[in-house]
Amino acid sequence: MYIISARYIFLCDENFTILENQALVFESQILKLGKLEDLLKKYPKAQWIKTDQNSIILPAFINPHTHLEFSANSTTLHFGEFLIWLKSVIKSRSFLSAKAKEELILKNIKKMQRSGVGTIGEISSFGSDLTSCLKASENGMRVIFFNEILGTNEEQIEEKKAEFLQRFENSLKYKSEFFIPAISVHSAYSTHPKLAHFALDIARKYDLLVSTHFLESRAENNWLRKAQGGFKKWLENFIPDPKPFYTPKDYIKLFKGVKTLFTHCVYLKEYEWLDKNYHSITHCAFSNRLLSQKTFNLKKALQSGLNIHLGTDGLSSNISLSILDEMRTNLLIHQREDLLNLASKLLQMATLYPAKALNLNTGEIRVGKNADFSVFNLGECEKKQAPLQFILNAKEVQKIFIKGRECNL
Ligand code: MCF
Ligand code: FE
Repeated sequence: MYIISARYIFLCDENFTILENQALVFESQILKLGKLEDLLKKYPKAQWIKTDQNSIILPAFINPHTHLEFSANSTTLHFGEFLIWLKSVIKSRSFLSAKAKEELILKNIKKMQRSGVGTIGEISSFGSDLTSCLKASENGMRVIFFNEILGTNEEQIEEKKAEFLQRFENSLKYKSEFFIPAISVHSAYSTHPKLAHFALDIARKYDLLVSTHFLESRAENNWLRKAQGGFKKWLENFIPDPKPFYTPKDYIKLFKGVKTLFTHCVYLKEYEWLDKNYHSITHCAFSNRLLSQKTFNLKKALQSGLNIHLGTDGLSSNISLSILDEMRTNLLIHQREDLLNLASKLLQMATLYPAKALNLNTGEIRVGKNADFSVFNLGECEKKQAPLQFILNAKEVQKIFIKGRECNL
């Protein structure tokens, strides 16, 4: 049993409560919150972990959308327009994934841990990230491992199913509290309905989490809503008179009753099509700037009452996997939001909200939650300013605990 205190504890509850000069007692779960003197008296056997005078304690961040197999990208992929990017991915993905060896992936996971991340949602396209994710999950990183399915060619359906099943079943063997197999249906433009149904039937059968990319770019929007634009022109090179597999509304219907993270949704206005009980939106601001040609309307999305949380996406469309960097990006782009309100909302969008989306008993400092939290040092600052000053200044944790165990950094 341990006791730790801080100048400020960001509970990251619905009201964004900040405790000042208080402490918490924990084992694998959080047991009690209160004044340090009282807790030391009440739990005389608990080990007191000393922290700096201006420390901040907050729940470990959750980054529910990474593509670690693309970790070797820095200057290879082309940005500015989605199809230009997609063509560069198709050209370079095998070369990039071959370069993303276990060592590089583990290095990036460690970097995320140092930036305060305790859980990742990894979109696994090829399965070459499995061993690194397993190793990381043994060292305090919780991993939701989304096995990706995609394919558009009618003649290759059975082949694609078999290849997906092999990766998926392999990942199932390692299921644990820290490694949770899940499914990614890549997108509406890339996944044939037969493959989407096949994967979603499995998700229903095993009660698995699902992730999908949705209405990310101008090109995808024109394609799904009007069967026009760059996708049409490109596909005409391979098929006469190509048509999208789904309308946006029909695509969403596939995920009825399935706990699904819809990533991007930059071009979704009809939030009512999503089901608040099952569906959430992962907002990847930096990635959108590189690929989407439009900014996600955060205000409208939050007003819809849906669960909106943050993700970094992969180094395939970002320069950093730090959720703190992603928060700073969000502070800059959502200019109409009040700065202080936005800061506390962004902290909830990296803790409380993704935990709900992923059915995790984490993401909040509260009695009964798993003790997944980090400790940062921050300069002297006023309580009201603390969330903003934290986002502006925080880079690396002092300590991070997952299920009450301190991680080696
Ligand atoms: O989220 C970004 C942009 N949108 C879609 N896909 C990806 C992203 N980063 C990597 N990807 C992967 C995706 O998982 O790129 C491939 C898929 O394997 C594109 S489809 C050939
Ligand atoms: Fe992605």
